[in-house]
Order: sequence, then C-alpha cells, then structure tokens
Amino acid sequence: MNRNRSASLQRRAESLIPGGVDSPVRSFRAVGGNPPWFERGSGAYLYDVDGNRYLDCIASWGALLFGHAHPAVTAAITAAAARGSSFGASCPGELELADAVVRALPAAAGIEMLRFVNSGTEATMSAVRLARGFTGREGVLKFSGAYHGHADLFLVEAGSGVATLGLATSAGVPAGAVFNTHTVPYNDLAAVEAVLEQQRGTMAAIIVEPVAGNMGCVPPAPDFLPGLRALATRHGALLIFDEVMTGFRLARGGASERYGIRPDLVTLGKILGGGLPVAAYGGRRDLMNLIAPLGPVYQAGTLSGNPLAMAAGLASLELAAAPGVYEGLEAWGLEIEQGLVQAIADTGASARVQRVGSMLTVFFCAPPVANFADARASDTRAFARFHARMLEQGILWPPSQFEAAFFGTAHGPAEAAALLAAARSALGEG
Ligand code: KE4
Repeated sequence: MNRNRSASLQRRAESLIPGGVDSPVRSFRAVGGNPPWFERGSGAYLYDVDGNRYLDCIASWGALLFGHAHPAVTAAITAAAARGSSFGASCPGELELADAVVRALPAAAGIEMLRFVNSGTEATMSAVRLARGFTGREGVLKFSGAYHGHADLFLVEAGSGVATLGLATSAGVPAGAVFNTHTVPYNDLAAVEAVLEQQRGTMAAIIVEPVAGNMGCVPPAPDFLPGLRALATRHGALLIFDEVMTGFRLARGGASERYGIRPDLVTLGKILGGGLPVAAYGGRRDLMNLIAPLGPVYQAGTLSGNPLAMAAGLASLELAAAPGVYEGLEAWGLEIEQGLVQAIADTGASARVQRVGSMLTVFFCAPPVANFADARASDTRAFARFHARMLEQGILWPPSQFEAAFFGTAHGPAEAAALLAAARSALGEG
C-alpha cells in the first residue's frame, strides 16, 4: 500500500506535536511503521489520505458502536451546530441525555444522578474524588494493567498506552499522588482482600474495568465482580465500575447489566458521546449530592454538557435502544471469535482469542490471559508482525497487544469474511 502522504504528514507533525500524535498509542511505536492518516470514515471503513480503504477494528477505541458518520448522528450534530456549539450555560440536551442514561442503566447500575464531563480521565478522577469526599478516606485500589485515564493517581502499573510503551508509571507523577494507590492483579480476590485488611478503614474505593480492555480483553472470573462487590461493602469502600469502554457496548446497561452487579459509582464515555468528547460519572443520589454546587466535592468543566456533544450522545443512545442491537453484536462477535480460533488452529499459530461481546483481543500466547502478568507474557513481536500484515491487507487492527479490537453494527457479513480471510493469511505467515 502506498502511504506516502501519511508518512509526509507524520514527519511534519512530529515537529509540532510530540510523536506526531495527540495520543501515544496512535503512534504505532509498538508495532513499527508509519501510522496511516485518515481523512474520512463511513460505516465500518476508514479512508486514508493516500486513498487507501481500511476495515476499521478500532472504532475510535470503542466510541463508534454504530460506525463512522452514521446518518442519524451526523444529522444530530449538524442540526445542533447550526444553533451554536456551546452556551456555557444549561441546555435541554443535558437533561435529555442524563434522562436517557438513567433509563438505559436502570437498577442494573444504580445510577440515580450523573454529571457530564469531557473525557474518561475526567470521569474517573472525579469519581475517585467523590469516593474520597464521601468516605473521608484516601486509599484507592486499582488493578495492574487497568487504564482509567491519565490522572496522576492512576498512573501506576497502568495498561493501554502506558503498557504499550513499556512505562511502569509516568515521569512527573509525585510520590504523594500515588502513595494511596494500591495495585493488585486483576481477577485476584485474595490480593484485594489482603490490601483491604492491611489498609483497614483507609480505603475509599476499588476502581475496576468490569471487563478489562486495556491489557487486552480479559474477562472477569465468575466470582471476581461479585467478590469485589462483597469486599467493598464489607470494608466500607465504594465500588467504582469504570465503564468508559464497556458502557453501552456489552449491553445497553453495560457490564452492570451483563453481570448483574450494582456498583456504587459508574464512569461512562466513548459510546456515550457517539464520537464527540462526552463522558460522565454517576451513582446513588446520596453520593452525587456531595458534588458542587450542592456539596463540598468540587468538579467543573467549561465544555461539559455542551449542546453539540449532547446531541451526538443522544443520537448514539437512541441507536442503542433499537431492538436486536446487542443480539446482533453478540452473534457477529461469536462468528469472528470462532473464525479466528479456527484460523489459529489451522495455521498452528501460538495465539488465542479472548472476547466479550463486541470487544476482542488476539493474544500471541497459548495459555489463558487472566491478568496483566499473563498478558505481558505474550509475544509482542509476533503481534507486531500480525498487525503489519493485517494493515497491508486493509484491516486496521489496534496497534498494541494491550488493547482490544472493537466492532459495531456497521460490521456485517462482508466485513466478517474479509477480516477472517486477512487474519488467516496474516497468522499463516508465522
Ligand atoms: P479518555 O480520557 O481517553 O477519554 O478515557 C480514559 C479511559 C478511562 N477508562 C477506560 C476503561 C478507558 O479505556 C479509557 C481510555 N481508553 C483508551 C483505549 N484503551 C483510550 C485510547 C487512547 O489513549 O488514545
């Protein structure tokens, strides 16, 4: 594939933007080569500046459940834009989207109130601040390989781009900012209980990706989420489900609905904005009533709840309410999983597939991946070769072993056939 114009743009960008990217994982540093630059998306496809077409398996890192430039989302944004993009004051869209979220996540998630912000990072850092304000405690327990955005307190053994670049943590994070962050292996309830016991009375929250996506796709063991719920309750810590990635993806009610667990706080993002910057944190009324201007926990945002983003989010959630959406995603995901498993068996590749719904990772290792240590045992060079071969065949796969691939309603039979044929070829080249 000719990607000369992408390469030229990348070179120019690197003199103005660190790594030429506005988010590290996009740099392709973990897989090598120059990243394509895109100028248009439509449905399941992206078109780069050299005129190449790619089947998109990143979907804006999970934000686009209904494909690129979905007519309903585009129309909503266009109509809203004509009325102004941001008022710096309340608009009906905030109320409408808040109502849609609460109705989408009924008893499952226990969300009675929420606050809109502009990124998953803002949502998770605000949720932890609220947990600390509510409990009067400072300790936070997270899981190694999980990624909750780039707020200081989370940058300890984080996943996603931090893991992709091989960073244990980040420079510039003062020791005091992570002193109260405790990290244990995902799926390890005994380790969670040990920290809660050792730090008895000081833990404000447990924050968890209910299905891990930022170490690659790692499902929760059957007893993991119920165990976290029980331990958090027993120790007076709040359970925060970080559903920025899984919200509205794994079910309309997210992982809370899929696994039947009610957290104390939930963070949402990605699909919630339909491709525009929208995120939120929410929970029980007695918790959210502590948020300024009602209570002493401060959080604010210039563009929070802006009418343009609210319109995109509303259109996205209306699409999510259509009958059969999640059944279709489950069926397509299963077909891809089964096809990839068969291709791995036929080619003898040392790889495995882990999937929940419409998020999936091909790990280049044989044993099951239950936590970050397992994921890091994968052959990342084999992954890089797989990624490059998929790209040459016009399949845009996430450029990191420690990410998930995402699919949506625009991925149909033709896309399944193309994806599986390309994967079989890429795996077969060893
Ligand atoms: P943002 O601040 O990037 O909007 O959201 C942070 C975040 C929080 N929680 C979870 C579970 C997340 O997955 C994320 C962000 N996801 C990554 C992809 N794995 C963002 C991609 C990127 O960093 O460019």
